[in-house]
Amino acid sequence: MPLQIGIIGLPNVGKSTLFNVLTQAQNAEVANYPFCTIAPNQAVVPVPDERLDKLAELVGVDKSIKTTIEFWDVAGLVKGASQGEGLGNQFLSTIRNTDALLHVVRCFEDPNVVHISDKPDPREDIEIVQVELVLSDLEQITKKIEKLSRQVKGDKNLSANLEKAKQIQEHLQSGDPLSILRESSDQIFKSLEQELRFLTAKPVIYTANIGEDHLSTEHPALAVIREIAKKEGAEVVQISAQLESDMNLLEDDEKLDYLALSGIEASGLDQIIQSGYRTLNLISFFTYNDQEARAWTVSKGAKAPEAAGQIHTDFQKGFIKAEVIPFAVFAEYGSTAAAKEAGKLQIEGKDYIVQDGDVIYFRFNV
Ligand SMILES: Nc1nc2c(ncn2[C@@H]2O[C@H](COP(=O)(O)OP(=O)(O)O)[C@@H](O)[C@H]2O)c(=O)[nH]1
Ligand SMILES: [Mg+2]
Repeated sequence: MPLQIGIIGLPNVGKSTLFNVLTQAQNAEVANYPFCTIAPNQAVVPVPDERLDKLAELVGVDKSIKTTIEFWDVAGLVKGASQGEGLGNQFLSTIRNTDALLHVVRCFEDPNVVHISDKPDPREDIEIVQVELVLSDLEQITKKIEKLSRQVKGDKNLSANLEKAKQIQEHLQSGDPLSILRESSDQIFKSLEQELRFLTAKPVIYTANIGEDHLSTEHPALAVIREIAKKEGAEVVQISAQLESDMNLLEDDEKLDYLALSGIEASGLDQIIQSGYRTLNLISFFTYNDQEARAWTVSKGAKAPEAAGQIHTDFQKGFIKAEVIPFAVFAEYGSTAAAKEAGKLQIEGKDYIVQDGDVIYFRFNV
């Protein structure tokens, strides 16, 4: 399953502008993903990785298939969304199934673009969105408590679950997101989380949408957003959705000049992708054959058979061993044969923990 990220935030903060930038990144490579059906509010974005390009070059294949992240755009969140006003409820259920949330916060000022209150105020804006997420989780847990209260009469084993559910309810009633509880979470919390997919337990990447004119100087709103993010253990990236969108009209080399002129180093999209990988503790490994080189994503700490399972469930079931060359070694020797000759090919078994950048050939039997 590719990594899924839901884009949230108030109306008119730049979510759809950002989403369109993501969609353009998708369309640039769409030929590589002929079998995926893409929903209108979904963007499947290839993850750029210079190592993959280098690997393709070294093994002499034209095609390199990047790993992807899926982004979901949803209608703006307004006060009362959790109560099912407007599209609110439907949208909350879309993002309930994602792995992380990208919370876009408006930092640009533009008298032509209406803001829901008089003017953008990052702290207040973040809070409005958070309240809706908390209320939505509260509704979920309250329903669960009703159900557990009935079930516990027939099954006393469920009393611990009921107890935990009530604790969660109490926590949410105080207005705090569940992410604060994450570190002290136990097995029961995890199973409730897995079942109910709490919105406020998801990792958040705060995305400050900065006006074009503020890119090279620190925007005052950033300090506020960083402070909030720090409390929640969340990351902050800054983008200019409008600028990235305009930039997409340019050729590649012009883009770099444009970035340099604007005083920013990496495009917002790249920062979001990197931040997503860090937030969710993900790493990449590579495979190749005579047609293509390909990047895959696994969680940090994943063992070789699980990585094999990303490619095909048969690879996992029939896993025998993994032949591994770390990317840096591969780049140094230039080929599997040369690395092997030099004694640098690692033969690894089912307990091997995959490392970021491993070039892997799986041996399996079915
Ligand atoms: N000046 C400026 N306008 C922006 C920026 N990002 C988005 N907008 C404008 O704000 C309006 C709302 O953007 P949109 O992406 O539809 O917001 P959404 O409601 O969050 O999806 C549009 O007119 C955009 O052109 C930005 O970085 N700077
Ligand atoms: Mg929108």
